[in-house]
Amino acid sequence: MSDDQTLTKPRVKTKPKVERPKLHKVILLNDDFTPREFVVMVLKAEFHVGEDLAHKIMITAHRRGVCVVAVFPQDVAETKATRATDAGKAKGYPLMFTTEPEE
Ligand code: TYC
Repeated sequence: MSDDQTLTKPRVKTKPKVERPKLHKVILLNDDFTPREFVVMVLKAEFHVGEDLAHKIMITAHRRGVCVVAVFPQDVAETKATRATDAGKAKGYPLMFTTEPEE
């Protein structure tokens, strides 16, 4: 290779095209019927939070209408939201968890 070619060779840096997948929030919705203790129990069982944090999440949803429980990759968030919602359904409660992508 001549010096000439060496000097004029374009140096193209390729930008990686992969983007980190967005995390999804699991959101707990308030309702008027599900007992508080049941909400706390489901939060502990499905999201592996302790009693104090579970109570804090429950009371925040109770007072404000909604509370973000945690963030996960989309498939994990959707599975957990479904399982937690189904736990309420199995007892005849309208307990509801939804998911949405993080900003
Ligand atoms: N509001 C319910 C009650 O007073 C308790 C509750 C809290 C239900 C949070 C759902 O996401 C919830 N029994």
